[in-house]
Amino acid sequence: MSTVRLTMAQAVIRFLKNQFVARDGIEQAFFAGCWGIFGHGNVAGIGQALQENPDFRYYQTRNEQAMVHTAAAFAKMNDRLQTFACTTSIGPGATNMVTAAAGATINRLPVLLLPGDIFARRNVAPVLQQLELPYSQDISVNDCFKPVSRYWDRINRADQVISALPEAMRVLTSPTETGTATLSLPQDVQAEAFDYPERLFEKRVWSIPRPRPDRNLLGKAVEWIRGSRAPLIIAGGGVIYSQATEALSRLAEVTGIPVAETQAGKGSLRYDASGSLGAMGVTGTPGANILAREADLIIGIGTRYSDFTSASKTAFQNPDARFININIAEFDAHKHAGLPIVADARAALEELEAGLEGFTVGEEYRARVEKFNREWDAEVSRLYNLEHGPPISQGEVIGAVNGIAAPRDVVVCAAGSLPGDLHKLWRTRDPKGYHLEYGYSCMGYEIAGGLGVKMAAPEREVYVMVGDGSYLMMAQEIVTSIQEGYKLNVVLIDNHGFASIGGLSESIGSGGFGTRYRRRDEASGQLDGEVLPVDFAANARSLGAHVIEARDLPSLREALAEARDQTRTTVVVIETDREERVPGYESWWDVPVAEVSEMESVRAARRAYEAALGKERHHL
Ligand SMILES: Cc1ncc(C[n+]2csc(CCOP(=O)(O)OP(=O)(O)O)c2C)c(N)n1
Ligand SMILES: [Mg+2]
Repeated sequence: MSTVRLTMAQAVIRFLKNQFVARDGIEQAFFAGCWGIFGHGNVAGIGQALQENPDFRYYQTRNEQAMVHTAAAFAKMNDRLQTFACTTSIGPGATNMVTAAAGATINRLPVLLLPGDIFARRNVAPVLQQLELPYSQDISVNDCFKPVSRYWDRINRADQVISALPEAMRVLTSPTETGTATLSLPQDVQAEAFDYPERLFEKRVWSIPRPRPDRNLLGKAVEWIRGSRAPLIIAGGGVIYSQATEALSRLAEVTGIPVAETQAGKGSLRYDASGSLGAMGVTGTPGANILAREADLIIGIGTRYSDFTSASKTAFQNPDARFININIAEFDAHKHAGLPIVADARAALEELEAGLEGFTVGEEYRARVEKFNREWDAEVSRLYNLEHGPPISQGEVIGAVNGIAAPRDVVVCAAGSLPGDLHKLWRTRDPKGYHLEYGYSCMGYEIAGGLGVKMAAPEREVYVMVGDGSYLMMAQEIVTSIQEGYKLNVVLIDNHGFASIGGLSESIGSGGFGTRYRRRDEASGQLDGEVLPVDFAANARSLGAHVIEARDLPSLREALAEARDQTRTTVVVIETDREERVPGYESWWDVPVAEVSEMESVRAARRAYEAALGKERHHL
């Protein structure tokens, strides 16, 4: 076998360059390059290898956590068919990635992490940034990646990558296994040479399958659907990743089975499709939640059934309710004791459509769904046009952004009160038009993630909606967006702190404790002094963004139009009234309240909590 002498790091990059995926006959490179920050743990290894391979582009980030968000967002926008590798030094550079690694794994998005690691050779230990443990030399901070990775390995000899790299690829490209893959690369081994077999670097195409459902189980599903009076589809992220949205729209239209959407599944149906009930669960619409409560059959497609979807297991109250779960992952297909249709969503929907020929829900049910859809649209219009303040309401800001966004533009968000409000209010007109990271709901994802979305779809305008709290946690990727020439429209909502958790705190009797951005007051000793004087406009400007400050709805609309016409990242700052909230509709979320307290407000909240707990169900 012919060989080529390379350093381990050079072998890794050469291998990654030659990995492709194919689905439905369309082939593409799996990696779009490598993000990173160099330190002593990777500069002479992966850093040198990247320099030698300019066709595998190196991207510089400001923060290692951010680059993993960017990579995950890029993968999400690409329906998991393309992603980035991420390289770091050892120690803090590596562990900075742990948070976003968990986010990618939870959201089932492929990202390859290449953290540097301590010397395999050991003789110079402890090296700078090494974690020393008295009971083992076989542990480094990179072991923190084990629970948040779907594949984890440490390369202690240069030849180990020959078996590790294909395993990492298997996991990354598997629709059921995918998430973070971590290859810890000891700093000394990265630079060591080995005679690698040439075959390792030949072009390799990983086929993304569309497994078809088991015939017997599908037959049973058809039977269950034909026998149901009030079926409901819950569309999750799997519908979108499988590119099954057209198949779903067709099935919904022909059969009249209504569709409610999770955060990851929003956009499965256009907001104005007659069978669309909009958002499902805690942050859902009245139509979705009332019909879920009554449904005798729930057809979950590509959903993990998070507590936000199941309303902490209170959403489905019909004692006869059964579940059919169409999911590529057996793990999810078995949830709620459902009939497990382990299959690709699009393949299963096509077969279901054929099996359901002639079936339609009753006229009355169909009319009810359409009525819910119309009524909800009127409610959205009301919240878009409240004429509150100034400061205006967050619902009005969402309305203004939705109004300026073209159908194929993308809204990006992750944490705070915005995800719930967007889930309810955003009028989605394209399957990729709504990008929420709500598996991990990680503050700081927004701008970094928006960058990944823009890199995946430069032809679309990207609207990053971010709260002041999230912005202060991680805004620095504005710099990267300018460095790389990817323009973002950032809408920064300043409500002086954590409106979401503030509201939650009030609901559990704690009155918003610790959630406002205020100075410490000398007299009270509490954080209830003056509002903190953060100048967000100056902050964003200092990072290189074009900045516009809006005061009210007309100036916000003007600012958004100006932002759209800019060529560099533009930040629109708008103050909102934190207390003018979009209400909840027909749902509940389990956040346990203190069982004993000296505060009457907490005791009252606990009584209400205990009453609500009774609605939680086991689906067995
Ligand atoms: C990294 C991280 N830390 C803490 C939380 C808990 N958390 C959820 S929302 C939120 C407040 C977000 O504040 P802001 O971005 O201003 O949005 P707002 O709540 O005001 O809408 C916090 C602290 C989180 N989701 N992520
Ligand atoms: Mg806020």
